Amino acid sequence: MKIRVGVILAGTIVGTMAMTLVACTETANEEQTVQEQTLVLGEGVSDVGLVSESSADQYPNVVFILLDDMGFGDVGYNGSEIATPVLDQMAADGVRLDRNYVYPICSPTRAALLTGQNPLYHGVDAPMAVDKSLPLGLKLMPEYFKELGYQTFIAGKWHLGMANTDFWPISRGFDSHYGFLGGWTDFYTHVGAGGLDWQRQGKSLREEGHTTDLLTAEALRVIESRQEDKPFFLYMAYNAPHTPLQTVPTISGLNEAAEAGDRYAYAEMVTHADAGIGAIIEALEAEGILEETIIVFSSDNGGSLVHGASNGSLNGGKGNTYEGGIRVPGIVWWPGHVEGGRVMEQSIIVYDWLPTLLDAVGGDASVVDDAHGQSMWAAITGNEPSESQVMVFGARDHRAVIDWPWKLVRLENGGVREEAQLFNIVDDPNEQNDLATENLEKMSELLAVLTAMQDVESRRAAPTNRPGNFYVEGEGRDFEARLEESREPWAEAAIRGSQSDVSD
Ligand SMILES: [Ca+2]
Repeated sequence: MKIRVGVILAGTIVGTMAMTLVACTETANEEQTVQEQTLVLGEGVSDVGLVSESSADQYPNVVFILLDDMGFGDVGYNGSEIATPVLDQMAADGVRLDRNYVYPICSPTRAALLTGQNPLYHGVDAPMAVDKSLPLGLKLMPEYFKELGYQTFIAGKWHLGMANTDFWPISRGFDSHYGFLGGWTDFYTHVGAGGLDWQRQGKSLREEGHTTDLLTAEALRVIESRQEDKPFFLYMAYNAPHTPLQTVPTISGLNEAAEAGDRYAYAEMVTHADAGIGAIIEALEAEGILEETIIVFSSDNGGSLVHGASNGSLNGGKGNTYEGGIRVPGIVWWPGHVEGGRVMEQSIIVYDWLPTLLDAVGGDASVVDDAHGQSMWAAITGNEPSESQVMVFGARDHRAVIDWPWKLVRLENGGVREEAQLFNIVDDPNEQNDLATENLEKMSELLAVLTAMQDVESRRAAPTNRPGNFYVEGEGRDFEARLEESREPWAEAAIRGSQSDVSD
């Protein structure tokens, strides 16, 4: 079987330009070969600034691509040794979000994305417990899109509640869900937290294949089988390059500069996902709707330094509120509509996306319930700056407040609260100079922001339920390890017990 990986990109490029993209060829006997393809960029795409006739009478499609645990230093355009040719080209031709802020861990970021609200107000401050969810009364992003007539699809990871069917994406505004409900899964067995966690429309599936490939195939399926007289919203929630670090089906041959071991395994997972994104773009082009589709790319939290990721020169990583935990790669790409080749240096935070995307498609950003975010579309399109707002971050007992350019960081270690630190993250983006004692006024002002936030009961998972616990630390890791299945599939267990008293 041959998997063709390609991409046709446009943006600031007018006319025709050739780009060489390396594509992987998978053979039936798993022989690994690499083949180079020359693709054409910009062909058939109108000049920047022109709005095509067809998009004028229908809202544009939205594809939101979220990678899992990808660090600031894990994309080529940020200087990584990891090969990300598709993302690099998107960054070159789209708007690169240099200050793209998220929460330090999976569930809070996903909650913020879908609600437009700070997840700490809902007790979503860590990986979501299986028997908890987002409060059921909250209106989520797909519901807003449905009100505008959109079809709504999710492929991939949910991580916002699994033990009750009311928590599931198909109960919360998505027309379809293919993927898994928990925080991680084995890329081949699709077993997570001891049970099969792989479903279509809430029914468990036993399927061969690597999760990234299956999710890419689902994206192509919904794009090709969509109802053409309606726009669609696709939330593409890849779980790569989250643990477990497992060998991808076909080695790209592009990551020989990566250090052997964890970093190499991780790099291949990133490059594999990058190729999947290329396939999605190619499918949009083949359907003739590339110009009618806004594509956003982001990671959900900073890279985990003990699992092969890199946050470049940024301090910290996944799980804490230093910049390495919350500042991640991001791109907005809308060929023919948004002038590309730019870097947006203004900050955007993940709960801005709901109002931003409603604004972007021509809807009303102000309809978001109790929004903490704001539309950043004017800043993204380069028309005008948006006013910076105070942002509060957190995961478990770590907190941060950003009031541009100041940032307060307060961590806890072993239940002991450390002295808060203060950084000027414009002058000192790597947080090397603690200015707490030099600016007591700003310190007390930002500490007061934290104090003003009411304590909310956490919906976090017990420590034994955190992702990565099965992962063997130290030398001699087996990247081919497969997770054993020791309990019944999660979906059927939830269906059977969905009338039980499970807290939302
Ligand atoms: Ca994550």
